[in-house]
Amino acid sequence: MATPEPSPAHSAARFHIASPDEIRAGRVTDVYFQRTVEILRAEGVDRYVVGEIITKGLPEDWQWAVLAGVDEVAHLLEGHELRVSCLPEGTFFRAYEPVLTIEGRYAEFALFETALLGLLCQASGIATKAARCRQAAGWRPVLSFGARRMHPGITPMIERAAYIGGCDGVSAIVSAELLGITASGTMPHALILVAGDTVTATRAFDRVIDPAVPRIALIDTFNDEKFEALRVAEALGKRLHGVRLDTPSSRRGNMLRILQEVRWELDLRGYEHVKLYVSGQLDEHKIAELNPAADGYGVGTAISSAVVVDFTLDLVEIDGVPIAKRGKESGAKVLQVCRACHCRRVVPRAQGERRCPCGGEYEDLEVPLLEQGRLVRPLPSPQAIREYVLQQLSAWEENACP
Ligand code: PCP
Repeated sequence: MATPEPSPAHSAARFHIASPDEIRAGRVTDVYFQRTVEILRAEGVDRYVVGEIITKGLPEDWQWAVLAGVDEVAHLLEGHELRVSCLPEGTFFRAYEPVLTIEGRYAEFALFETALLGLLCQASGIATKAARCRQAAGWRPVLSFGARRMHPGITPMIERAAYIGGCDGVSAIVSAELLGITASGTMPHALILVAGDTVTATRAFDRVIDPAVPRIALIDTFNDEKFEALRVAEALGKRLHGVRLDTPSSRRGNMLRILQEVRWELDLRGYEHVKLYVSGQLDEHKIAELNPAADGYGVGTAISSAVVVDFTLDLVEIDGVPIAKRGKESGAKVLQVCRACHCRRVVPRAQGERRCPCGGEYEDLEVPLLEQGRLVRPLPSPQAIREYVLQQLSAWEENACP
């Protein structure tokens, strides 16, 4: 089998990512949108439309999802003669609940549909998976360790979505800077391999690294985790915050039993303070299994390569007349929630009646984002969005609406 011939046109290697300017210029568009604009311009057809973004079904067994990517959408559409309103970033939503409405001349945003959906589909999938891991882990910290599984060009987006979804920290330096937090991490197998021994590596870590960084030793490189845990505990004593088990799948028989055994041996010798962290092939289901003995988690692939939320953007009004394709309800709509009983409903935007059967008042969940292409108000911080997600996570549990 002949390998590909070198081509002079490819003398310079490059990263295969679109630049922010290319994205904002509408270059990241499916060509049929460009042709549509060409045709409408040539035919002199210029309609004022209302477009709506929903998903017709959530992935896996998800009952809810977390809206993420809103601030990037604002950045994409800023400066265009458009009115955009959407659910605040971090809002929980369900299938058929409108998450964003865009109004204006169709040609003004036609070239941005591809990028607009891409921004919301991927970030919302990641934020939701992070929230599900967060929910499964209860009080135990969940760190985003998945940057290495995806293209580095989008690492900041991935880890921002993981953080607002509920992760307690992120591992990539560039993402932590974007979020205004300190990057999280323990030590890689490479440090122990190069140092030649787990205790040698852990002692070096303790001598060199900022004392503010928790001393968490990786204990699955050379020998059985139980004995390595005792060796590093004896070596660092009270300065050892915890141990990380990233046990290779070939040795990962019953991970819960391994954790319980390590816990027993540590406690037997007075090392109750040493926390047990786990990483490697984790998701919300594995986390629930390990909670009886684990004190925290590093989740990579499951969050960073989370399934996307399959959003669609459909026109629902043209020149003020409700109209939509088959399989789609026409007219501008709004998602409302009753502040008293938390019941939610989707109603025509023009509907005035706001009384809830419980006696409460329905409120619109969507808020204006852009007016004539300008941000209506400053956007919330990632920390504020994360707090909003955590509040909904507990509230949703208690008051899930029928
Ligand atoms: C990986 C690394 C990531 C973990 C596992 C993510 O371990 O520590 O944090 O795993 P996941 O994608 O399955 O959730 P290694 O590949 O052993 O890397 P290192 O030695 O650098 O820790």
